[in-house]
Amino acid sequence: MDARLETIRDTVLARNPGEGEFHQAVTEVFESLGPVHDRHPEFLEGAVLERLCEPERQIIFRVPWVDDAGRFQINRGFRVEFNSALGPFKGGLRFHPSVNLGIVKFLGFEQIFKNALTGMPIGGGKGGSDFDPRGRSDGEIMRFCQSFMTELYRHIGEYTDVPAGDIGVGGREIGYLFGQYKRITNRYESGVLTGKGISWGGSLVRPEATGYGTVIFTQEMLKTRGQSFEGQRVVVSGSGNVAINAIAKAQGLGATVVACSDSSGYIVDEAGIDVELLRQIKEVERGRLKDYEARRSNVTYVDGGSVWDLDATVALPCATQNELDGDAAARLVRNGLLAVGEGANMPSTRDAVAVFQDSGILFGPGKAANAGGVATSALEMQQNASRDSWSFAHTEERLTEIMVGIHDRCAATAAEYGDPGNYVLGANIGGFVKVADAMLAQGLI
Ligand code: NDP
Ligand code: 2IT
Repeated sequence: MDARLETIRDTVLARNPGEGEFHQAVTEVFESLGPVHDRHPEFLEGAVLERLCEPERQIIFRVPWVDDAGRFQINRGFRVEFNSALGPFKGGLRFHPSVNLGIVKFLGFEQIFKNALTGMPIGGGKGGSDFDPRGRSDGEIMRFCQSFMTELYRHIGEYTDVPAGDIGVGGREIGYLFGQYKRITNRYESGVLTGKGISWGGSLVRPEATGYGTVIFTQEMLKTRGQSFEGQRVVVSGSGNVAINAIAKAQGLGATVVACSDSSGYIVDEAGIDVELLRQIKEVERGRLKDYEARRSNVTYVDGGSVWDLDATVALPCATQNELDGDAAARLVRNGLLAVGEGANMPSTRDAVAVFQDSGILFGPGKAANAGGVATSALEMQQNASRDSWSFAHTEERLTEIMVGIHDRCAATAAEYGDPGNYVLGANIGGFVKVADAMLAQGLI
């Protein structure tokens, strides 16, 4: 790392003790930014990095609710409003027992650059709770969401901060959150949340957008080597919103997706995953992946273990951070891997990224490859602002244009900075310069 940036990075780490994932995300971005500061000394003089690493506002709050047994439950809620240089804070809410401030900050920090790369007018933020939705009834989910919004509502708004979904937060939760916001504020403010239902202000393609976008980005990377998804053997991790739609899109482009996972285990279906069955089990029944085995022949369910023990030519990690480590990366590379498209945020450890890059694997980092979700959220905001709703085909076309544009900008930026094919460098520099220019133009704030 550039020595000037290392000093700043060390201060950031010392000021934010115990936030391992945030340290990891900051370090990874700083490692790309040395050459930018040679060209732009004004970024150092303007303390852009110091400002970028300090969120504009961090909100931590109590979320009290009553479970079905009548017991009082207390969770912790977070919203980190990281950077609004390019637009209102924008980013998802994650409900998962692992959520803490460091995780919300890593996600919010990544979101700043991701959102800049989309070319849309959105700043970066993230939030969530350590609430565990697993095994909770609809009523419990609703009461939790209502309590969460009873505090959050005062901090958000269509011109201020626009949350959406992430792990554990999908259409059902956005519905309960929106209903409570509307009730408290007495405003039908469609643009305050994205990922809404189609009949009440949502956008077609938003549910599919992250997974589809990840595959479109990966397809663009493959094209640079004269390849495509046709005939690829794909392994996907996760079986939630991003994973399911990545599987659907990859198979639509002629690949065979042979496996996917949840936090309990993984399935191997050499004939190619039956996406409709997977949707039925995960989205309709809210069941476990194990249920898939009993309902389709020639399927193996592996209890525990890692889906990254399987061979693939294309790997699409779509579950969670640091799920794919250096050893798994090295094994995949030895066994014929061509490309990795990160549907999740920071799923590859730093060791894994180093292995992929050192061996010349096409590697699309999450902040570029999974930007289709938030980009389509911005399209939803656009439709809400104009009180319009677009067709599936038109919206999908916009998503495709945006993903191809992000790919091309990352590739062009990497080449401009002397390391063609390095999408990590391209994404970090491309996102950073846009935000840094806007921050300097807006003065010391
Ligand atoms: P979902 O809640 O729909 O699905 C998450 C999936 O990942 C589930 O299969 C879940 O398994 C698995 N998973 C979650 N946490 C863990 C864990 N700690 N260990 C192992 N498996 C885990 O979430 P999404 O699909 O929306 O999100 C997946 C990833 O994509 C996240 O990294 C998210 O930040 C990222 N992302 C999401 C976007 C979106 O639009 N939704 C946009 C951009 C990125 P189980 O059910 O067993 O917990
Ligand atoms: O990580 C992400 O980009 C998301 N969870 C989507 C955020 C959004 O505002 O749509």
